[in-house]
Amino acid sequence: MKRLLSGAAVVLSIAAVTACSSEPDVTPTGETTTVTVQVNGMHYTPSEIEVQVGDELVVEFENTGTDLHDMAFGNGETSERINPGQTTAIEVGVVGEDMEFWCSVSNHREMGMEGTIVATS
Ligand SMILES: [Cu+2]
Repeated sequence: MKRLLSGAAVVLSIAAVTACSSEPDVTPTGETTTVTVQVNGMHYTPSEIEVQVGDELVVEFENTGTDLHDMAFGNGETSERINPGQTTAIEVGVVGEDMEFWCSVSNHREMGMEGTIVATS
């Protein structure tokens, strides 16, 4: 039974790698960086997040603003849209290069709701 399970896991991870073939090659460090991002008016704070290359990034998004907001990431990950006072966690994935993030609600991005994940080595 154990063998069957690990075989299935290998097939799944091959499928995941194939689906993400456009992503840069990066060796995961096995570490997770967790960052809290809040909202101040129509801006994220912080708007710049530094992550070690190869770290898995988890963002705890606290909507401390006065509108509905979300977070969308350059690799296609998005959070749910949350109301003021709510918090959600987003598993962004392993960071291999700099990545933008922004709010996809209405014209919030144009109003300043965007930021950058900086991959450091
Ligand atoms: Cu927004």
